[in-house]
Order: sequence, then structure tokens, then C-alpha cells
Amino acid sequence: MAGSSSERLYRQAEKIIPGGVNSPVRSCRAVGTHPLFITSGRGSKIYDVDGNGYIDYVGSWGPLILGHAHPEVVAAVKAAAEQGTSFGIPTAREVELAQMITQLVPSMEMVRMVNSGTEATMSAIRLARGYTGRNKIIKFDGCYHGHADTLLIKAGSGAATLGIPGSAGVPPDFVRYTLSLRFNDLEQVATVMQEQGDDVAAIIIEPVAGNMGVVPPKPGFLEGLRHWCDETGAVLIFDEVMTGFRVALGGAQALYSVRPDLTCLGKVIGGGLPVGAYGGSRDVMSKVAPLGDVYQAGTLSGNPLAMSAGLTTLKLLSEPGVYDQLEERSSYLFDEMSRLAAKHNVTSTMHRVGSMGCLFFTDQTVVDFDTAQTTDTQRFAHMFCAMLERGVYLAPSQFEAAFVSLAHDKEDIEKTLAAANEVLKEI
Ligand code: KE4
Repeated sequence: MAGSSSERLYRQAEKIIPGGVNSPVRSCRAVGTHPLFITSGRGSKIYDVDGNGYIDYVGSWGPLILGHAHPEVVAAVKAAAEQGTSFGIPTAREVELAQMITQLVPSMEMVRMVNSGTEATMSAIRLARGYTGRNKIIKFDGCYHGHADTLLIKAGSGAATLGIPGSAGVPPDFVRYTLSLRFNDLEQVATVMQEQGDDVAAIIIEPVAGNMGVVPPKPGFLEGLRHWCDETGAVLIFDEVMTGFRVALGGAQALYSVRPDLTCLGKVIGGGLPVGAYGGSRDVMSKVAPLGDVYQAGTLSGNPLAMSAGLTTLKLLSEPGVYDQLEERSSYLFDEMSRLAAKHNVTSTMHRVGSMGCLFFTDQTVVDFDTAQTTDTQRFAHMFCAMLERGVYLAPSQFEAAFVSLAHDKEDIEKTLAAANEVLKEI
């Protein structure tokens, strides 16, 4: 990419935007290169400022499960924009999307719209503390719940990628009530909950971790969290910002049949526009202002354009056979990638849940952040750059997920596998 328009834009961006990007993980520093600058996307493809096209497995980090510029989503946003972009006054669309979410995710009897996943998890934590009157929260190493102070310890995603699982600027007092345990270690959860459970406001977890690479829950792990929250009165929060409407229409809670008290959503429910949401039982949600005394607000919450994009996306995802198609395409892609790695004697392990997955370059069984970090990140970086040269755009970090959309067709997947075969042969 030397001398490319992307590189020239990046040099300009670096002068006035920290690191040249509006979100750290986009910087591609973890894979030893600089970011592309994109002009457009359509279906499974994105196109950079030099006119190069790529099969995109990032999909804006998860939202674009229908693919880029889906005509019905674009039409819905256009139509909404022609009526006005924002009112700060309720609209029917907010009620419609809330109705759809509460129908598709039965544990969410009530829901509040916000503008990002970070806002959703930050608000859910405050609500759990307000509802229980307790301070402590339990998260898990390698899980990432956005950049709210109280959750920025041993975080995954960009924090793990850049090796800063904490963050400067967060006073120790702000995280003194946050305990971070080992993902999939139910014994450790049991010990902590037996000792401190009466002081724990909430356990928050990505039910399928997607920010340390993809790490599924061990059988019984989520059920165990449900048990300990029932035992102690702590609130169980599923951060389904990534897994919501991704791994199943009802999210990971439907896939694993474990009912959280609160769920955080984002990404897919905005169809590519800024939307987050949190919701749960009527009992807990009734504490949220103006009904209750837990305050949370947002100028653009429930924005009509974003609601229109989200509504159209969920309606299309609710059509019969959608998740069967995603499963068929995703399983073929990831299973073939795994087969090619074995064929070329590349030490690796493939993880996939639904249409999100990743390849770890390690001989370890990856069950948590420590084992995920045994992966060879240099090898991953090599794969990222080599696949990019062959027109395939993977997430620019080992500690992320690759996403298959409904727009990825057989030709895309065969082209991806052909590129992977070449890359894994020489990696
Ligand atoms: P946002 O505030 O970025 O909308 O959502 C935060 C968040 C919360 N919970 C989970 C499980 C998440 O995955 C995220 C955000 N995901 C990252 C990618 N893994 C967003 C990409 C970025 O930070 O640029």
C-alpha cells in the first residue's frame, strides 16, 4: 500500500485524529500495517480509495450481518431522513423496534435504546448497582464491554490488541469494585460468590467471548453463573452486543437456553447506524428514570434513522431460513479453513459459533484469555496482510472475530479458501 491514496489519507489523518483513526483497533498496528480508507461497500465487498475491492469479514465489527448497503436498509434510512433526522421527542419507530426486540428476546420485557454498546453496558452496570444497592461487579479477563471506566480492566478487543488491558486515566478507585475472573472457570466464580456474593451487584459476561478471539462457554458455565446469581441476588448481565442476533435470532441466551436478568445489545440492531440497547425484567427495568431513580439519558437515543435501519434489519433476519443459510455458509468456510491449516501443517485451532469465528495459531486448547494469548500474533499478522493482498479483509487483530454475512456467496467463500490455501502453504 506504499504511496497509495489510503496511505496519503492516513498521513493526513494522523495529524489531526489520534493515531489517524476514530477507534484504536482500526489502526492495524497489531498487524504491522496502516488502515485502508474505504469509499464504499456493497454486499460482501468493500472498496478502498484506490479502487481495490475486498471480501469483507469484519462487517463494521459485526453490525452488517445483511452485508453492506442492503437496498431495503438504505431505502428505509433514506425515507426516514426525508422526514427529519432527529426530534428528541418519541416516535412510533422506537416503539416498533422495542416491540420487536422484546418479542425476539423474551428475557427483555422492557428495553431502553442508547447509542452504542458502551452506553448499553455502562447503563446496565449502573442499573444493577441501583437495583441491588451493591457495588461490586464481576467481569472476565479478555471480555470487552466497551470503554466505560468501571469495565476497563483486563479487557479484550482493542485493549488486548494494543496490550493495554487497563487504561491510563482510570483512577484506581473507579475499578476497585470490579473483579475480573477467568472466563470458563466456574470454580473461581463459586469461590468468589461464596465469599463475596452478598456484595456483588452483577456478573457481566459476553456469553460467547468475541474480543479475545472467539471463545465459547464450556458446557455448564453459563448455567453456573445463573445459579450463583440466583443464590446471591446478583444480577446476571449478558453482553450480547456482538452475539445478539448474530449467533441466533434470539442471541446466545436462546442458543444456550440461559436467561439473564439484563441483556445489552448493539451492532446488528442498528443495521450499521449507532444503536445500543439494554433491557430485562420489568422488575429491574422499572428502576430506570423517569420510572425509577437510576438515571440514564441520551440526546440521540432512539434516533429515527437508526431505528429504521435496525427495524429493517431485524425484519429481514426474522424471515425463515436466514440462520440456516448463515450456519451452512459459516460452517463450510471455517471447517475448510481448519482443514487447509491441517493440510499445510499449520499449528492452529479454529473456533466458531454461528457466523462468528477465528483461527488461533496455537497448539493449546483455547478456553480463556490466558490460553488465547498463547496464539502466535506475528503469524496472524502475516496471514492478515497476505489475505489482504489477495482481496480478503479479515479483522486486523487476532483478538477479534471474523463475521460471515448473508451477502457472502459461494463464490466469495471459494475465493477466500483459495487465498487461504496459498497463504497457509507459505505462512
Ligand atoms: P461500542 O461502544 O463499540 O458500540 O460497543 C462496545 C462493545 C460492547 N460489548 C461487546 C461484546 C463488544 O464487542 C463491543 C465492541 N466491539 C468492538 C470490536 N470487538 C468494537 C470495535 C471497536 O472498538 O472499534
